[in-house]
This record gives sequence, C-alpha cells and structure tokens, in this order.
Amino acid sequence: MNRYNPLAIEAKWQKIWEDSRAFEVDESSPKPKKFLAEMFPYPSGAGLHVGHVRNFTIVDVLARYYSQKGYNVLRPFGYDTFGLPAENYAIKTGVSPKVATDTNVSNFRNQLKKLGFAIDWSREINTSSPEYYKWTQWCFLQLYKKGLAYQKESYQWWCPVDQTVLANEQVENGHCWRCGSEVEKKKMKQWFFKITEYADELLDDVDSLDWPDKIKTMQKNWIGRSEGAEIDFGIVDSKEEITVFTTRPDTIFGATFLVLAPEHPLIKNIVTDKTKSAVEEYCKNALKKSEIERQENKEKTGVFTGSYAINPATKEKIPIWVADYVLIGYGTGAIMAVPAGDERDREFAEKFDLPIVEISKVPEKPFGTPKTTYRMRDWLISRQRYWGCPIPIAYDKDGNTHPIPEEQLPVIIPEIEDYKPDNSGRSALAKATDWLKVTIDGEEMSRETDTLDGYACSSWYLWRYASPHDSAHAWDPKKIAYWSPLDIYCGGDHAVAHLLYIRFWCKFFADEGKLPFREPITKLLYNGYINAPDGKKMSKSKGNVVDPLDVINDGYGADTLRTYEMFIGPYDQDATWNPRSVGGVYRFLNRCWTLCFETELTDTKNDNLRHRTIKKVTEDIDRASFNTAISALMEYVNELYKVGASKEDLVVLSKLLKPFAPHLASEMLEQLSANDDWPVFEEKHLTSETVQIIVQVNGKLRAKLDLPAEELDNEEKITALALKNENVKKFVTTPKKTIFVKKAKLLNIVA
Ligand code: ANZ
Repeated sequence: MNRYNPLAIEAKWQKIWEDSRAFEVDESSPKPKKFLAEMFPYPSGAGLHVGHVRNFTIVDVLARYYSQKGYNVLRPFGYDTFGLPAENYAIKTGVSPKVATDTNVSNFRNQLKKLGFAIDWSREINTSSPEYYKWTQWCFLQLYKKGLAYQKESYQWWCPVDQTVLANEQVENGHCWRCGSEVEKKKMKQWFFKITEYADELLDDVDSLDWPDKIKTMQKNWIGRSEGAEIDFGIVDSKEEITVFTTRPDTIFGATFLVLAPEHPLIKNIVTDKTKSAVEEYCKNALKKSEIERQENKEKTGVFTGSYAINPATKEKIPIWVADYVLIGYGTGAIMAVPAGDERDREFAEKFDLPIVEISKVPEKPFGTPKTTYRMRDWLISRQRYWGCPIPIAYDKDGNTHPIPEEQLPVIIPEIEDYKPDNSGRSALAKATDWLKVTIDGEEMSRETDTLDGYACSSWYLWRYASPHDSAHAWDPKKIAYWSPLDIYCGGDHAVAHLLYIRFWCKFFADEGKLPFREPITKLLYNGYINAPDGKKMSKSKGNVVDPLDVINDGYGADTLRTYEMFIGPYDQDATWNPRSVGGVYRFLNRCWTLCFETELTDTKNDNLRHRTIKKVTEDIDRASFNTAISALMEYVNELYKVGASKEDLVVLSKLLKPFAPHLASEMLEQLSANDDWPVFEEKHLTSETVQIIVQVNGKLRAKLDLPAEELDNEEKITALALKNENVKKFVTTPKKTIFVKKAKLLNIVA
C-alpha cells in the first residue's frame, strides 16, 4: 500500500516552485496588491530555530491565502547582517565577519527553502552587501543635509582595561562583560538622528494604526509627551539661573529645594570650597549607574551643593542639591522639589531633613513659560565598531565634518587583519590607514571611523524590497507607490526601537517627497515566543533547543512542522513545544493524504458541513486565528471519515489546507485536477440542521428543545434554555444537579 511520504512530496514541489519561479511578482498585474513581510532575521551561526519558523510561517500562511484569494502578493525576504556577534567572532578567531556572514546566510537560505516558503527569491536583500549599504549611507546623507543627523558630546560606557566603548547590554552590574573590570562613563562625541523632531507626529499617529494595543501603548510611553512649564530660579550671590521643568507649576509655593542631575553643567559653578570634593565624588559614582537603576525605587541619595536659589513665588532661600534620581536627558535636568506633592521629593526631604511645606496657595498667574517635554531622546547612532555601515562623513584638518559626495558612495568597509577596536575607543577601521584618507573637492580629509547602529539598516529595508537591485535609487518611486505601505508585518520583538525608527524614517522621507505615505506598516501581528518542551526559554546553553530541521528530517516533513507551529496556540501568545502534538499533526496530515489517495469517493451531500468549514477557516485566517482554523480542518476530516467524502469535499479540503501544508495540498490538488482558488461559502448552505434535546426532571420527560446541531456541544446553553422552559419551571427552579448525555441528546435535571 502507498503511504504519505512527506519528504518525497516536499522535494517534488519545492523543485517545481523553484524552477517555475512561482513566487516572483511584478507591478504589471491587474490584481489588487498585498505586501507582507516578517521582521527579517539576523542570521546567526546557529541557524533557524522554531521561533523564526513560527514568525515566518504566519507570513507564509497569509501570503498563500491572499494569493489563493486572487491578490498579487509580494512576500520578499532579507537578512539583517551587521552586528556584534559576527564582529566578536572575528576578534576571537580572525575569520572576517563578511565570510562568516556569507556562510550563515547561505545556511539560512537552504533552511528556508526546505520549509517551502512562498518567497520571491529574486528580491533577497542583505544589509551588509555594498549594493545595499550604499543606500543606507545615502539615507544618512539625506538626514544629514536636513540637520537631522548631527554630532554632540554624550556619555558612553567605557571599559578602561579593554579601552573600548560598551553598549548598554555589555555592561553587567557596572562591570565589563568581557574582562569584568569596573566600567566608567566617558564623554565622547557621538552621532545622533533627531527623531525628537517628529515626536508629536509619531505620537499622534499611533492611534490610527492597526497594531496590537500593547505595542501602541509602549510606543506612546516611550515617546512620553508631558505638558508643563519651565521656570527660572535665581541663584543667591550669582548671576546664573537654574531652569527647571515641571508638570505642576501650580505647586510652586511648596517648592522647598532644587535638585540638579549629577551631569548638570552648572554644578561646577555653584559648588563651594567646602562642598566641592563631596559633590565631585557623588557625581563620579552616579555616572556608574544606568538610568534604569537611577529610577528604581531605592533609598534616595544626594549631596548639598552649598548654594541657594530663590523661590520666585515665596521669595525664600531654598537649598540646591544634586541627586541621581534627576536625569540629565529629561526636561532640563533640574527640578523644583515639592515634597508635599511628589513622592520622590518627599522621600528625599525626609531622608535629608529638608522642609516639607503643605501647598495651600496656588499662584494667581502662572509662573514660567509653557513647555512640552518628551521622554524620548534623539537616537544615538554611532558605534565604535568595525562590522557596521560606515558613516559617510570625512573630517578636514580643522575637524569640520563633510559629507562624502553621493557619487563616491558606497564607502566600502575595508578588509583588515585585526578586528579589535583601537585604544582610543575608535573602531578597528581606524587601523585601515590607507582607507582613512579621502579627497573631497581637492582637499585631503580623514574618514569617520564610526559605523551606524544596525537599526539604521532596518529603517528602510521594507522599501528596498520594491526594487532590490535598483542601482539608481534606494527605492524606485513608481514601484514603491505600487507596493507600499506594507499591508501586514509580523514579528515578536522590537516593540519600540525598530518599529519607532522605521516610522520616523517614513515620515522624514515622505517630507522629502520620496514616499507617498506617512506610516510604513498598516497592520502589525506581534507573535509570541516558543518555549522548550521543559517549559523554559529555549537556549543553547540549556541544551533544550528544538531544531526545525530535525523535525523535518525525522520524517515528519515541513508541512507537519508548519502546521504544528500554527496549531500550537494563539499566535500572539507564548507556547510550549510538545513533541507529542507534533505527532498528532502528522497523523492529521496523513489522514488527509489517505482520504485523497486511498479512499473511494462517495456522492454524499455534505454541503452544510463543507460550507460551514469554508466559512470558519476563512474567518479564522482573516482574524489571524490560525490554530482554530486548523482545528476546524481536523473536525472536517473527522466528519468526512464518518460520512464519506465527495470530490468536491476533498477539493475544498486541499484548498483550505494549502496555506498551512502547501506541499501536501498541492499534491492533493494535482490528484484531483483542481486549481487552488480560495473557496467561497454560500449562506444558503449554512442553515444548519436541528437536533431535539429531551429534558427530564427527576427522570420524567418534561420538555423537548429544538436546537441548531452545532449547539449540541454547548451544555451550558442547553441547561440554561431548559431551565427557562415554562413546563420545566413548574417542577424545578434551582436544580441540585444536571446531567447531560450528549450521545442520547438527553438532559436530566435533579430537583
Ligand atoms: C514639581 C512637581 C510637583 C512635580 C508635583 C510633580 C508633582 P512627567 O509626568 O514624567 O513628565 N522631573 C522633571 N524633570 C525631571 C528629571 N530630569 N528627572 C527626574 N524628574 C524630573 O514628570 C514630570 C515631573 O517629574 C516634573 O514635575 C518634575 O517634578 C519631575 F506635585 O515638578 B514636578
């Protein structure tokens, strides 16, 4: 007897799709367009994991569904290939990040092909290829020309032993992750993108997005708009003033002291000889804490500067303190402390015995000038790293910045021997002495050695998909106008950073006249994680990672893997991998195969069942409820086994199954000589059959209820209806017990 052989079927269809370039699309189609994408992956050396597969399968199910429904579907793919892991690997082994990255990309690509994704492979992009990063550099220059890419001094984590700048996540409890020595904050010149210029629009447009509420809220909180006022406080015996930001200018009568952030530039001007060393010591220590630590609700610390300010409302002298709960990057980095109104100020006042004045008076006319502040800062984009997109800037002899002329792009990353950053904190690019030299307008200059944050590369890649090999534009204006905005984006990470940055670039390039829309992503599906069978997070170190290719090669095949990943639970919730359920899904697909290839067709009329199933699966996919769509297909198959299946029943099964298990479904459609057009349900077939329920009270027949057949499963509803029945009510009002026997269609009520 023949049997379901997924590996043979999958190899056959993957070859057909590859040879016929089945998923390549262009803009000439008369069909309506759909553009779908996942958050492209960082191709790590470990290869795909089941979490990627969940994310990519969601997009694939939708891509196939929409193309079966008659849309011109663009489902491209790309790789986010710059970043620290490849660079650290290079520092350790000497293998060039480019070589390691190329190996990882081809490994990923092979794995993806085994999963049967409906990807337009002619559009593959890779952010570390010069053909791509040329345009990342071009984007940078557009922002630079408009003053939205600028330099300023900023504090960076610095490891004094390794002599290198560290990213936040490389600092563990104030120590360097690599050598364990205590880190410092060092003031360095850094590049920023002025995302704050778009703060209002980024905030206001959030409401219009078809995104999960939790992500919208996170974006709003991150931007954090606050309406308040800035108030100037004069300093006793000084011409200086301290400007504070407050959301409560009405509480000024209760302001009994001022607090400056430890980084505040005025501190050095107002400390006294007596307080100087204590203040300096305090500020030095404060710099070792991260902002998050500083905002934690721990015991307050601080130090008195020795100087006083005048409260403009009370005209009283109030002390000026320094404390790390005030952050330099928010508001003005200085506050008027109102212990009677603000919890943190009250704690501080209690600890340091500062006056607490209940606020009974409100100023007649408001103090200060109205001011709106944002929690969001400008986006720090320079990285002292080798494996990133070089910032296309050069410095003249006086240190002035000059853009690299567009016709000289891309600024190619030079190959070097040693990938370690140099001891001044500059990236290893500083060691490429020949590469550093550049001539602009006849003048010898030196190239910038910082590279761009990887998030810059992913801030425009969706538009590159429209014309991935265009050598004249970052994106072709006509093509982008056809495909964009992205209809559906799917991912389970980057709730704030990436999703905010890409919105910022979209608005900027819309203002530049380069994009005909102001929001890049219409609908966002934010998927949950997959945990290991032991319920813990999958990780290499715990040895509990499920390798998707093992599942395929164990003989289950890609269709089982895909279908299981969608069946595992609601897509937006975390789920636990269960090897037994994988087997269950395999048996289900096996039953589909047997029904189609090994079972005789009947002429049973299953119109109601078939149309109900079409309706359920269609509506479930529309609301991204993939697991319930698959359950409906399982029930459908169970029913067909019981009552017999007609050809039409099987054609519908194959079509509905195709987004999840495309290889098997294609094989079935071929056998049935049918196309894959998405089936349409007809209302007239949906009127369901009715069943009659017998209701007994203490064993005696008291009523008969007629209900739609599918409600036979709804015991709660049946019981409620029975208890409302006039005849039943005569014999029982509050039952002791109810017993429902589904098979016998019998409800017994014990009075
Ligand atoms: C006086 C006051 C009285 C305040 C009162 C609050 C309540 P949001 O809503 O988050 O914007 N603040 C201002 N700048 C700060 C900084 N750099 N670091 C830490 N705290 C800062 O909070 C604004 C309030 O947070 C401001 O209003 C200020 O305290 C404080 F009954 O001023 B308030």
